[in-house]
Amino acid sequence: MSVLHAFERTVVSQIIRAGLPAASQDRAGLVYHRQLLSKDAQMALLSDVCALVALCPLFQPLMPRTGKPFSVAMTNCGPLGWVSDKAGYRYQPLHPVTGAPWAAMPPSLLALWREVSGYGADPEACLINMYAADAKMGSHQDRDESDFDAPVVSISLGDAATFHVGGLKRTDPKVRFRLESGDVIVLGGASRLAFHGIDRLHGGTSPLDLAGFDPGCRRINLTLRRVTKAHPLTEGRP
Ligand code: MD6
Ligand code: FE
Repeated sequence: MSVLHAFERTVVSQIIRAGLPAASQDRAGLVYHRQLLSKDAQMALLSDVCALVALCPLFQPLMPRTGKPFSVAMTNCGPLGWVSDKAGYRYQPLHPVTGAPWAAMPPSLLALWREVSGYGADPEACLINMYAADAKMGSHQDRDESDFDAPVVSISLGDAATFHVGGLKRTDPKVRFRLESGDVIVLGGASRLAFHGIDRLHGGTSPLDLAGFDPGCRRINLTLRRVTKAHPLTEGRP
């Protein structure tokens, strides 16, 4: 049996399991925690994100080499932030426009990571992607980290979006599902390096008012990442 076949089965079975109120985490693959965040928790997280953006403004990343702008605007929080420009993709400790360190990761995000990541050290970066109505995210792997043992934890706020996830090759078959505001995905284990992306947004479906964040903003995605290898003796948690 191919790796892809096993991977797809994992994804589909996890999606089915996620129909349960509190999906349990399973490091073997992708775990879809449907509606993990209540409306109150979503609003609290949105206000944390608004405060962060006031300190660390959104910037327009550019594709490596071509310099073509992404359709999403970005910022980060935590000790490291993911940036992309003509020189390439990388993590760095300073905002590419202001030159200031990224703002600290809010306690709400650290708590969420500790609850769902199944990983013994805290995340070092939270990439914040801001989608306008027509924005999308092409199929990609998250592979700029040195530690693939840690999952990537993804939180959606705002309009629903069609998410796709495939296998380890760009051309592998994909499954698609709808990410709603308050949904959390953990991409770990066999699916850590799976290709994934956002096909489109479903306008007018947001339970939250994102206008305070940015007038054109329709969806926010936060991805928590461990970037460097953890040192369990100093960073491990009981
Ligand atoms: C998004 N998500 O939902 C894009 N990456 O807007 C991602 O790129 C992503 O959902 C790694 C793990 C989970 C994700
Ligand atoms: Fe990603």
